[in-house]
Amino acid sequence: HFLQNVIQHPSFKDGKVTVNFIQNTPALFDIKLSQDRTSKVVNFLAEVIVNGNSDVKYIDENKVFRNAKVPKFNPLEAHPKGTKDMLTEMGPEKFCAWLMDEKKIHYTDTTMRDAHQSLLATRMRTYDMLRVAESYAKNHPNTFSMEVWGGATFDVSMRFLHESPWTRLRELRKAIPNILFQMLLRGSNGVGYKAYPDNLIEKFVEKSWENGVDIFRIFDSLNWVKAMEPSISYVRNKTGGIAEAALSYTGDILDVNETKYNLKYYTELAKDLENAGAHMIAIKDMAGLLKPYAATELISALKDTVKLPIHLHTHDTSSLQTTTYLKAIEAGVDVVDVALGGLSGLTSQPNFNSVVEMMKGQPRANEFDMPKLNQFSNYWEDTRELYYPFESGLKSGTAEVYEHEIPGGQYSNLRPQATALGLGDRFDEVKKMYADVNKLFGNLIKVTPSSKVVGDMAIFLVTNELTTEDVMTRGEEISFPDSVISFFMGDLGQPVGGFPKKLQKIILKNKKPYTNRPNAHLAPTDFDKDFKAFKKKFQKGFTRAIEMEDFLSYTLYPKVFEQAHENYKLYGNLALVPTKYFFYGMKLREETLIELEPGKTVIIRLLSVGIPNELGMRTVFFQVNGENRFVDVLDTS
Ligand code: 3PY
Ligand code: ZN
Repeated sequence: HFLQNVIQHPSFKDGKVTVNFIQNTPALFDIKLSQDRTSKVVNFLAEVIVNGNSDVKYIDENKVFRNAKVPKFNPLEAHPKGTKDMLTEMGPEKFCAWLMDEKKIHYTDTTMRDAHQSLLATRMRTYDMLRVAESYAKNHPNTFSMEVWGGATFDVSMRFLHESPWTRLRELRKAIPNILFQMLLRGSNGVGYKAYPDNLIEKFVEKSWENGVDIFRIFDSLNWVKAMEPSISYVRNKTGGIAEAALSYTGDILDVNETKYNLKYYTELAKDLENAGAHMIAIKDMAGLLKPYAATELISALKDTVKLPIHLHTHDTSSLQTTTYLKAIEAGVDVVDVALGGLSGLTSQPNFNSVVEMMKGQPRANEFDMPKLNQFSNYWEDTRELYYPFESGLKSGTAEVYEHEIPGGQYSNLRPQATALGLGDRFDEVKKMYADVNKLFGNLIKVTPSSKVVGDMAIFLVTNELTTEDVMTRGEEISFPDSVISFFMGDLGQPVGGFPKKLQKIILKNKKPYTNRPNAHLAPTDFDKDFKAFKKKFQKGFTRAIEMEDFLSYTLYPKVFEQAHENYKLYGNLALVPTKYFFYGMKLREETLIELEPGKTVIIRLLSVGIPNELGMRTVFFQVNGENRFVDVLDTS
């Protein structure tokens, strides 16, 4: 093992060994740790080979995966200067003033967050991101920002991918030190689905910044400014980053019958957010409802109202949204959100590559090396194949989105949620019911977590063969989903125009709702006491010191964290396993190379899988770095 450590060390491989190599490289003697790590990863592979990955609900045995090629870059060259360097030099105010003066249109690449959240149920693994991260940073340093964190990625990475979201952020930051990183923060709901104590959100913002986030896109699922104010101030006071406050776009400002979410509503909201201290304003068009001519109106009006850069986010569910971008760019929007071709379109963002082409030669063009940008699109197109079980199934753009208004990020989750409840063939009814529930609830802003409440209610009604009329006429007999009751209590805040009073009574029965900030009801997190208790409970399973970041993950998602931690104790860091083997296990005679840590690589080859013995155990034989090994696994099928 010692010799293997020597042979596999990067300095040895690169021929850069000096006489003191052995004395100066204590890791070479770290035999027990690497043996332990190797055993854990082999145990995981054996488990998936025998029982499959429980997150993968069906396997296409004939599927052939392509090798996704990483576009060329020079690993020895320094990273070119980018927007992150500019923010460090200028600070947020000057940086935003620079952005407003820029004639060029700028691009945020959402590939590593919203794109896969909206197309692949958030399942993109750190492994596939890291493969291209450095190459992207070196090839396209003129990207304005990369959305890489927050939203649903925080819990999904722990829950289904057995990863630490913090490690993802740190590793990406190391590979991409030059381009601004962006996260999506659900205001007082953090990266969760409910309200959290203010001091917890404050600590979360601070730690997110320390680990690499620069732009905090802050929204509230009901557009309630009161709920966004604290997060805006935490970003301003606790970080050197940018507080980008979002107005979540709903309805249609061009509809003459629209009395609630009209142009005046949005401009007043933007002004309130500017007054609350926002450095930038985002239009968060989470369902892709902002039509091209409406974009002209909205962007022009916002430009006249606030003195801040405007950042436009949309989802291309209708297939119209590139046109919306064209109109927005003409009207003076500063930055638009796009996703690399292979992960763009439909419920994801418009196609980065095509939008850059659209602008070529135009006064606001921002030049990119197109053949190179297209190589990144191809990388994601090939990589995406590995995630086929998580595809949402939407094959073409749909104008139905203007009726149901389901956010892109929810769409790819709602169908599997419906299917799991036996409503696979009734998804049309679920979408229709989603619209009906929205009307019943008084026409809400629908974005996480308010969108989840509407989705839960829609599924509940369809499952129980109920209509929205039934709710109004015989609601007293119905026990509503917990999320719906909690919403009408005020746990997610106050909707525009308040709750429909009669319905609220029906749903809450005898409970009394409240109207102040839900966070005001929560006891602050006791960082000293609770962190100590956390350390005591979990330190044993860690091979490193426990950090505040681990505690934050636990406090936001206790059960999910505990499960992920158990998994970590059993199998180690699974983010290192190539995606194909992580989801599908290995086929006979297949070989994989896993880098357990820099310079420590194991080569694992599957030799055979035995038949179950009388206890149902199967023996899986591997060759690991040339040595035979076997693992016994209980076949649970
Ligand atoms: C999230 O909160 O995860 C979203 O993407 C909302 O659009
Ligand atoms: Zn989005």
